[in-house]
Amino acid sequence: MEVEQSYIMIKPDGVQRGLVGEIISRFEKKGFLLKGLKLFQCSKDLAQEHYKDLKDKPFFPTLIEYITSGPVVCMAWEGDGVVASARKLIGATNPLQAEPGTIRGDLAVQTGRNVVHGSDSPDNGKREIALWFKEGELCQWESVQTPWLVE
Ligand code: DAT
Ligand code: MG
Repeated sequence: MEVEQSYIMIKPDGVQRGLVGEIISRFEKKGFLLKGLKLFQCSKDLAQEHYKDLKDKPFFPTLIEYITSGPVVCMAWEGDGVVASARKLIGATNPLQAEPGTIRGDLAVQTGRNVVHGSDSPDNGKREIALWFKEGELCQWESVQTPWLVE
C-alpha cells in the first residue's frame, strides 16, 4: 500500500516572522518523514489552482495576494495517518479558536494570517504535492529513527 503523504506549507507570514524552524521542528519531533522541502515564491496561477475549491469565496482574491506576497516553505511529509495528524498539529483555521499547543493556537491570531497550510485529505495531499513539487524534487530515503518510531 502507498504511504500517506501531506503537503504542508509555511505561508509568507510564517517565513517573514522567523517561524520556519519552529514549525518544521514540530513535524520532525512528532516523527513524520520529510520527503521534500524548498523555499519558493509561487505564481498567481499556482496559488489559484491550489485553492481552487475556494474560488467563489469573498476572501479568495486577498488569499491569493497573501500567498503570493513572499516566499513560502513547501514540504512533503510522509507517514501513516500524517494528513489527519498534521491537521491536529496545525489547529483550527481561525487561530483564535485553535487549541493552545497547536501551531496556529500558539503562533497566530487571524484566519488571514494563519502561518501554515496542511492538506485536508490523503487525495489532496497527493494532488498538492504533485502541484508544488517537480519530478525529482522529492527524496527517497529512510530515517534511522524509523525503527524507534514504529514497531
Ligand atoms: P484550512 O487552511 O484550515 O484548511 P480552508 O481550507 O477552509 O482552511 O481555507 C484555506 C485558507 O483560506 C485558510 O487557511 C485561510 C483562508 N480563509 C479561510 N476562511 C477564511 C475566512 N472566512 N476569511 C478569510 N480567510 C479565510
Ligand atoms: Mg484547507
